[in-house]
Amino acid sequence: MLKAEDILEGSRKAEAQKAGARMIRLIEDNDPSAFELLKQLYPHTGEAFIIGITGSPGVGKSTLIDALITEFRKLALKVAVIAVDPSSPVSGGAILGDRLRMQRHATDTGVFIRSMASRGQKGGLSRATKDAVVVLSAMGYDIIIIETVGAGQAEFDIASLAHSVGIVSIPGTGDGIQAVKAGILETGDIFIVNKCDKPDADAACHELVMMLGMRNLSETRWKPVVLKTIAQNGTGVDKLVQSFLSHLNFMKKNGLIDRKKKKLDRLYFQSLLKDLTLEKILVFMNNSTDFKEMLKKIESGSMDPLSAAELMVNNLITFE
Ligand SMILES: Nc1nc2c(ncn2[C@@H]2O[C@H](COP(=O)(O)OP(=O)(O)O)[C@@H](O)[C@H]2O)c(=O)[nH]1
Ligand SMILES: [Mg+2]
Repeated sequence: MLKAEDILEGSRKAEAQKAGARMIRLIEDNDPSAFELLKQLYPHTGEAFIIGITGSPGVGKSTLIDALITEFRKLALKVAVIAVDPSSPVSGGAILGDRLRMQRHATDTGVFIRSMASRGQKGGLSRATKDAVVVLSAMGYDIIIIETVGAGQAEFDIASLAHSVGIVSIPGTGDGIQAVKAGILETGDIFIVNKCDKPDADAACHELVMMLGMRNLSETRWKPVVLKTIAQNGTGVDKLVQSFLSHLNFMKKNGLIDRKKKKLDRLYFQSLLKDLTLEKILVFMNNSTDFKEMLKKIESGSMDPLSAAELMVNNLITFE
C-alpha cells in the first residue's frame, strides 16, 4: 500500500521517485485511494514554479521541453514534466524527443517525465493534471512543466494550472507566423517562435510583437516576451529559461504570484466540488427510493422531467 511519506523525497531518491510514478498511475486509473494520499501530500506543495507550454501539434513543444530540462538542470533546478499532448508519441512512459536523448535524463532523479492520457478521468484531464501537479510539487521538484496542445478551451485551460504560460509557434511558409490561434494571445506570458532555422523567423516575431502590442498594459502587468528558438540544437533556450525566471521574479515582486496561487487553488476547489457532488448524486440515484418514486412520476406523466430534476436537486442540496 502506497503511503504519502514514500513519495515526499521523490526528486532526490530513486525509490521515492518510483512511488511518485505509482501515485500518478493511481490518479490516471481513478483509484479511490489517490484522494486520501493527495490530501496528505497537499500540505507539502506550493514551492514549485509551474510552467505551461502550449501550441499546435508539431511546432516542437516536446523537443523544446527536452532542451529546457537541460538548461534548468544546469542551474541545479529539479524538473518534472507532464505531457498531456495527445499527439505526442508515447513509448513506455518516455515521450519527449527521441529515446536516445531521453536516456541522458533517465538516471537523474532530478528529472521526472510522464505523459497523461485523457481516458476515464472523472473531472476531465484538467483535474487529473492538477492532481499530478500536487504529487510532483510534494516530491520536491522546483520546476513543473505541463505540455499541452490546448489553451483556453473549456475542458483544458492551461492558465488554470500554470503560473507562467509559453505559447509556441513557428514561422509561416510565406510570411508571418503559423499556428497561433486567435484568442490564446491573452493566455501567453512568453511567446516562442521555434524552428527559427526556417525562413521568415524575423517576420514571424515581428507579427507577434504587433499582435501583442494591442494589449493594454500597465506597469504592474507583465509585458509579454517574444523569443526565437531552435529547439533541435538548443539555440535560444538559455534565454527562454531566463525569461521564465524573470517572469517568476516579476510576479514575486508585484505580489502577483500569491494572487495567482490563490486563484489556482480556487479553481482546483471548484473542480473538486463538481466531481465530488457528481459522485454523491450518482450514488444517490443508484440507491434512493425518492429517485425511484420520481422516475415513476415522470413515466406516468404526473410530473415533467424538468420539474422533477429541479425538485430533486433542491431537496438534495441546500446552501445557507
Ligand atoms: N527544423 C526544426 N525542426 C524542429 C525544431 N524543433 C523541433 N523540430 C522537429 O519538429 C517535429 C515535431 O517536434 P515535437 O517536439 O514532437 O513537436 P510537438 O508536437 O509540438 O511536441 C520533430 O520532427 C522535431 O524534430 C527546430 O527548431 N527546427
Ligand atoms: Mg509533443
